[in-house]
Amino acid sequence: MTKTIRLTAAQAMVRYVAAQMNGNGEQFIAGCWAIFGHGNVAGIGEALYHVQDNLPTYRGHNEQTMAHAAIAYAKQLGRKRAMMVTSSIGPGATNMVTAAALAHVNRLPVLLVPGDVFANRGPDPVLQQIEDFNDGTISVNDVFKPVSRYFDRITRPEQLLTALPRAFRTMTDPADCGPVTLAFCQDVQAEAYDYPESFFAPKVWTTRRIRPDLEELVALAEAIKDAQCPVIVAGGGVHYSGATDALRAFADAHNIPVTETQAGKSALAWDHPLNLGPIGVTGGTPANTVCAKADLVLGVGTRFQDFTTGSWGLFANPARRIACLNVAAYDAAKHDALPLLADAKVGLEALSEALGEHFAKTPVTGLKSDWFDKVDPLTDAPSDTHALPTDMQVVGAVQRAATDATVVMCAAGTMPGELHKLWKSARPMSYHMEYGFSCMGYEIAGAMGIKMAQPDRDVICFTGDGTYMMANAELATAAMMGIAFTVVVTDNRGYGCINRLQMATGGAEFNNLLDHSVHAQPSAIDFAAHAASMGATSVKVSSIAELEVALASRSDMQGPYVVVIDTDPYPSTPHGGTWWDVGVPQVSQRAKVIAARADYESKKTKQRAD
Ligand SMILES: Cc1ncc(C[n+]2csc(CCOP(=O)(O)OP(=O)(O)O)c2C)c(N)n1
Ligand SMILES: [Mg+2]
Repeated sequence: MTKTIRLTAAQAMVRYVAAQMNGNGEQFIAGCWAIFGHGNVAGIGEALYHVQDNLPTYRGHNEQTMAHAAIAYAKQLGRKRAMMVTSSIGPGATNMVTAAALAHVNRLPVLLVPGDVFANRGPDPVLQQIEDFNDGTISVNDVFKPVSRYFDRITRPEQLLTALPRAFRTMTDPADCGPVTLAFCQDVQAEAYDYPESFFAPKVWTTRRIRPDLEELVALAEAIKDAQCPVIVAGGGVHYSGATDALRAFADAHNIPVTETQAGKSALAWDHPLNLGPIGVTGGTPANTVCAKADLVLGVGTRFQDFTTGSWGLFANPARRIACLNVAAYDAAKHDALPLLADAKVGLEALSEALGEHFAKTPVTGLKSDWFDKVDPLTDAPSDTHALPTDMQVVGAVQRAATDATVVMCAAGTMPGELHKLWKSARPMSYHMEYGFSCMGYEIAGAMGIKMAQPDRDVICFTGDGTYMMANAELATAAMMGIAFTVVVTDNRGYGCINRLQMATGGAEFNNLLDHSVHAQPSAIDFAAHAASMGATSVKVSSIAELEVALASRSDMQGPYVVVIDTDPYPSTPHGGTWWDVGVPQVSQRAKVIAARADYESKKTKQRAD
């Protein structure tokens, strides 16, 4: 007879979660972020209390940012480990929806467990229950469905026997990887059931490496051999597959240059001769010049999002082919690509073997030195110390302070573009950019998650003033937990990058910078004082030289260290970059909009459907 153990559904869930291992023998779910409410405190809360040795619980200040920390943790560890996040029902749950979407876009694992309404409907409507007049099965958690890779609602304790294995299958599957939401009815959390003991036996989820189909492999190898000017677009999948060495070997063996997306950056060292650097809208001239004339564009582990493809205007060679080596069939087939459905590492290795001695004759000389001649001076410390520093100069100061242990991270605002163009990544995973959802508010919590993932790394987070204002509360969590990372706040008094985009699309400066927004008195936020009030060490610096001094003491810090600097909202790196499709009004009373529209229409003709 099957041996059983009587547990509540919540106890069973945490016991199962703690027993799931990755291929390296580590617990896949490293811990659980939790904010309790009536929807989870009695059930999941009680269960978590008993497993703290195996599955520690961390208390954050906002469900969204707790989930950001969890997601950054998983991203930094190349999806090999993840975290669980639990919330109450209603607002606690919906606070996690943005984070779920972020994980969904970026294909990152996270186990979201929002509480849900009573399955038995006894107390209906429970506090925070929305009531659908026409559908008795709806709760707010249905909004997780489009942003979860796997969604389930646990309405009976024994459903966990199927739901949990599916959840872990999803999070550990390289192709399907993404957020899992298990909406957990609050009465069910507390109900007992006789679970088979075998259900809780440690289970190992190894990372499946999908090997290429022979026919696809031969077709792609032929296409590469035929190409006069092939180029590789390295995306985040290169990191998640652990394919950085394979990529370097492939590029070297066949003399094919590599460009890097935001998620792919740091796949190759910045100074590797075949690394042409950043591609696309936030890219540099070396990559974009070669991409414009490439006759074969081989994406490796990339989603080909618009910032990479210049809204499909970048790959301009009329005879060019798109090819895509990707573990997800969805991506491999994008834009009529020649597909190679495979894991990046084994795919590149197999492709290399199929190419044999093939050595492309790619003319890539001088492009990189020209580029650095242009952009390096932008990052130098300014000689005019009275002018407001630029964001480029801030990047330069942080770069000069960076060590081999540094991981720079960011998600939204001016800095992702500046960092993509200017930051020099020497080693894989030293550049952590959330640019799939580019979610303001990922930064501070994400930096905390990265540091939890890799306590030995020197984590430096870039955030604008706008992003800081949107989500900063986890600074207090990091202070309380003694998690040390550096936050560089560039205060340009508003949404600088969107203000520039507004101007570039012919718009009047309006509602972006604080001065251009409705106000009774000028806004004057003391970011350093704010950060200090939450337990961070903080300092306001007034020059690049002072910033360098402040950065030099970051290794002494026991918790978050916030360095604030005012920057000029207008300048950004003028070089590199390619067109980005942002709809400009077709009619307007503003002459500048009409001119921008004319420019837009001419650029739009370069956008390719093929
Ligand atoms: C949650 C969210 N809301 C809105 C946006 C659109 N957005 C992108 S950047 C930005 C402004 C960022 O301002 P700040 O952090 O101060 O950076 P800056 O560009 O000024 O350097 C906005 C509103 C976004 N990416 N995420
Ligand atoms: Mg700003």
